[in-house]
Amino acid sequence: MARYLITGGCGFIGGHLAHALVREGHRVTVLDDLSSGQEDNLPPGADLERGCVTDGARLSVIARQCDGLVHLAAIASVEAAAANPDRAEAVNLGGTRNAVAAARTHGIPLVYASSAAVYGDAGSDPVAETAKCAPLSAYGEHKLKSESAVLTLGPRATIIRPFNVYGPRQHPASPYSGVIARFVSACLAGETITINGEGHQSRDFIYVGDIVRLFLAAMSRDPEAALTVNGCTGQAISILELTRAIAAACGAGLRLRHGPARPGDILHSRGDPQHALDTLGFQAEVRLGDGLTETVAWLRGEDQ
Ligand code: UD2
Repeated sequence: MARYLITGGCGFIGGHLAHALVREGHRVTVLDDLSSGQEDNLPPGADLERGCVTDGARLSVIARQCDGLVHLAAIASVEAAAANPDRAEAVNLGGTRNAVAAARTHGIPLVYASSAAVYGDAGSDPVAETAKCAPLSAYGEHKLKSESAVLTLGPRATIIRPFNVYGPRQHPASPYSGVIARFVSACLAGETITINGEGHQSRDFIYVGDIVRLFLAAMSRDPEAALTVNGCTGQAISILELTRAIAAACGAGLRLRHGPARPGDILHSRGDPQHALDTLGFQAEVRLGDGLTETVAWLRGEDQ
């Protein structure tokens, strides 16, 4: 049994990870300011320290009792970061520097949740970790600079670049919520959804249960060298096709309109999953249709 610190552990991915670690018999401490996460995402037995990762001294004190650190806390949306750039830089870059300092001080491994946003339009499809990064957004730039900070830890550093994560407990209410949560919720409520632009842009959607398995694999690896891996399925679907899959999963029609394209929106985003398979033996398993069924059930309140 180990004790792990998860920053952002009350968030969508962090909460699922905390549940998985507790199920495996580990102890979990969460640092979260509840700015976007919810305390009820935590499993019974997890300890919550309410605070922000911008408080480096506090983070370090908490990390002192831990065997590993998973740094997920962020303003985790391209659009939310653009709307509040100073705060986003303080949290997304400053918070990561604090997590790196804490990991270094206490000699513990760090798994960092970066983002596929670091690639921007990298020019390759699918995009591998060796691609030249050219972020299109401040969010992606902060994540890329954060990766450089994490890599200074050497072998104890693992960087995961999640693509578009979806699944139960991803809340649809915020304008910055992930597209699947928003569209499923609208479909169930009979509301009209807005596709940004033509809808030909495509994404590699990975189910939250799969991304959690990737984090667990990263946390238990032997630290021989720093590692950077995509968190992806290797399959992409256009936003227009996604609306059809969602309508099928909901068993209802989806009313849609087209709005203006979103500034800074990546056109095609599909990850190459090979490196995660070679280094961590990780492969995504949940097919989009099955993941959507789970998501619909949760948003219907069938699976609280
Ligand atoms: C996702 C992640 C982000 C980062 C990035 C990596 C979310 C919420 N954000 O950003 O954290 O990891 O991937 O590349 O998962 N769309 C619509 N209508 C809507 C909402 C979205 O058409 O009402 C489109 C949007 O313009 C985009 C796609 O759906 O083309 C996905 O949007 P998103 O906000 O779910 O995620 P993304 O790819 O911007």
